[in-house]
Amino acid sequence: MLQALESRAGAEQEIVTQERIACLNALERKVLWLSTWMIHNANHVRPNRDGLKVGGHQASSASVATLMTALYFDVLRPQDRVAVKPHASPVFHAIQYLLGHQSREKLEQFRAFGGAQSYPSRTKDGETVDFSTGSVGLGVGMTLFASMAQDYLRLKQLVPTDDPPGHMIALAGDAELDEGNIFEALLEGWKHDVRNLWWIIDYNRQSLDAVVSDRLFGRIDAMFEMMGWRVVTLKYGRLLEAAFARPDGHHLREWIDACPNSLYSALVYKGGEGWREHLHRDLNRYPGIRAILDDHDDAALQRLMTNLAGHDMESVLDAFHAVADDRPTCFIAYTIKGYGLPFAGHKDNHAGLMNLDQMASFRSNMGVAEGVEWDRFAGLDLPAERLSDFLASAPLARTDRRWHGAEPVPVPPRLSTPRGARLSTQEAFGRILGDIAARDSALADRIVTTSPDVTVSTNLGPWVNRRGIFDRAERADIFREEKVVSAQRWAMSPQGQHIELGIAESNLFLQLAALGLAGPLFGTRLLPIGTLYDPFIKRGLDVLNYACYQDARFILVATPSGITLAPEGGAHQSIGEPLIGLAQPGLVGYEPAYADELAILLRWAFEEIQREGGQSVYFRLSTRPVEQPSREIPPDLEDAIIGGAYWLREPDEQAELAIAYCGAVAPEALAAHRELAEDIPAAGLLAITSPDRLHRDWQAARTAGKVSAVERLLARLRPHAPLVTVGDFHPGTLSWLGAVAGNRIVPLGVDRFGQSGDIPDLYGAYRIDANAILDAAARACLLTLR
Ligand SMILES: Cc1ncc(C[n+]2csc(CCOP(=O)(O)OP(=O)(O)O)c2C)c(N)n1
Ligand SMILES: [Mg+2]
Repeated sequence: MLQALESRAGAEQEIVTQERIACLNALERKVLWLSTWMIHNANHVRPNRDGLKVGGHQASSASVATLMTALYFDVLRPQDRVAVKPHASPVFHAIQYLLGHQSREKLEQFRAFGGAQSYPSRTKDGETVDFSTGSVGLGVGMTLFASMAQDYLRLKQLVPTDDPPGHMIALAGDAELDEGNIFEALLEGWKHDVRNLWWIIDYNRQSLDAVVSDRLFGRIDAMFEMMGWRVVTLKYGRLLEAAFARPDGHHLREWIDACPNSLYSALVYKGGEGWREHLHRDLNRYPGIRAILDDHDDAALQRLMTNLAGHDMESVLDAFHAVADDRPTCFIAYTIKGYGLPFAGHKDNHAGLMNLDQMASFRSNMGVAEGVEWDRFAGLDLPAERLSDFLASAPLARTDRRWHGAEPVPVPPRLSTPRGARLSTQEAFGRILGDIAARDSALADRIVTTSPDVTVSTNLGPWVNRRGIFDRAERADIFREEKVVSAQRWAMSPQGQHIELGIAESNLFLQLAALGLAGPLFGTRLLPIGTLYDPFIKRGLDVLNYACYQDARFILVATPSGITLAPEGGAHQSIGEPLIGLAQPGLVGYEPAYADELAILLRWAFEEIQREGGQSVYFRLSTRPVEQPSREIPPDLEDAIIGGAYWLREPDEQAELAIAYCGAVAPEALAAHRELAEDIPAAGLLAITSPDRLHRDWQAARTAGKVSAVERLLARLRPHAPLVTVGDFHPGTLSWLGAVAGNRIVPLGVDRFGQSGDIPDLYGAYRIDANAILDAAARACLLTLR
């Protein structure tokens, strides 16, 4: 009796499984059709006004249709988060459309203004996108750091832990693994014992230009295994496995295993006839192979020989569902670029688009009549209601809310200003943070710091000493236990609030991106602060841009900077970074000179990174101790410091000259101004805390027909009065000020590589000292007199 019941249950289960697979197979066809049609529509149907190719990666999309259908309609749970390879955007949008989360209009406008984006974008496509992608490799790395962010929140019980953690999933193109950032991330992940991570590699063995080297992938699985990952290879589908099981079938397996990537791809493109010719030539001596060839006409032979596991729904589902633990897992899914399309396997297919004839025959294969191209189920061999019910039952269909709302973290009205006659902005930063760390507050609990091996040298020490280093496990501070004296405590635990990274700026920015999206991704805000040396922003610049592009919010503290790091010399000198601050959307750059300015700006930054429509904040700080002004800061001065500039010495009405300085050169500007006062008593001294903020507000005011802060400030001067600008950065950072009100600009700054020295020598040699400012002022006055 029991046996009978069990076998009936087994049979019912089998029917359910078959039904599920039938629905998924049908939907996979629809995903392929919709993604292909979306691109075709954009290129051939929609009017084209500028003659530019619209493009859109039909081959790359076809390659992942099976994998993504399986994931989105069956495997993914609401807490899972996915980075989709950039050029699978059409597949992604098609899937969201089928789930009811994307509109037909957006698909019709794919790659057009306001339409579905060419690469999945959090900020433009909205809630459906977990991680933006576009610059290859970065979405993949992002998932690893998102997993670390998830651990950080869960281990501290900052998010509910009743549900199992989400899988952080990257659907990666195989050529993405050429990007160095992937390996930097892998090493860091290993150190931090990263969990719940799936990287699914669409192993179509093609990149943009051509077919990729055979030698590479022999190493890839070993490398993942070395980092503690499970590697699941999905190589052959069920048809091929059945053929291998036939008499002599193992020869067929060996033949494919040994087939070079280029030949395999070329034969995929050529089709049944091509396969037959080669198999006949190489394996005809085996009767079993002859039988296989006889049993398959050209179309069937093509179907058989291209039956890779990444296109075999059952194999794909089995592989995904078999993973039951949190060990990071790499799925190497063999696929064919352009699978099911006429240019499948062709080495030039990356940017290939089907022509009108090819589309006509593809359309007839897909059974989609004219006029019903956007229909969700047209041409499928299952009833629409069945498919519709199936889709509605997918876990991701139940809600269109993918992002969490997260309560803001209250910021106190003031941060304490470090006192001292002489302070550097870097020291002030360390002390402000140390002071926050010492008190109990919501702000202190939500700050998380991270640094690529420059924690101590960027002055995060006081913070780390109080708040500890984060690790999944408790790890003792051995030096401390052994009573070896050190100023730094280095114990680690899940309570720690500093994430120590190895030296890889790319990882720093990915970690900041992930922590800076903790609110929408996991439901609790974090206030991330990353520190690094200013010149090495450039090392991670594309990643910084990536973080800003998806509106991650964080504070970046870059120190030391410029030639002011003096003895450290030219290799560590930054020049153009303030221009990065100026040009980078989503990031506002500040370079304060004094501790009291920094205390105001840091407080403001904690609010700014939480503000709807706000942005991340970059502080360029210095190690140079500078004499501090003794002053109280009234509210209007506070606003001006945040607004980017204020008169440190007010000019007289209609003044003939002013000096505008920014950052660590404040003492030189003050000295020059003092001396100048003997000749031009009315001259002003403009303290600029943010060239970036000034410039942005000026631009915004112009379009809004308003008067900007910088216009109001410069209006104090006589029209065309000369303005000597100075900072330890490229002179172009401030020379645009001349366009605001027509002042004649004499821009001082650094535009050559630096070298070791002390500040007097270097400032003199690079012409940003008081003498240089006075010379510039004299020259400027002469010029205007003429
Ligand atoms: C950093 C970066 N460099 C170059 C490109 C241009 N690019 C787009 S796709 C691609 C090749 C991708 O190949 P693969 O990852 O194997 O994807 P698939 O074969 O699935 O299309 C390149 C070089 C890019 N998007 N990002
Ligand atoms: Mg590829």
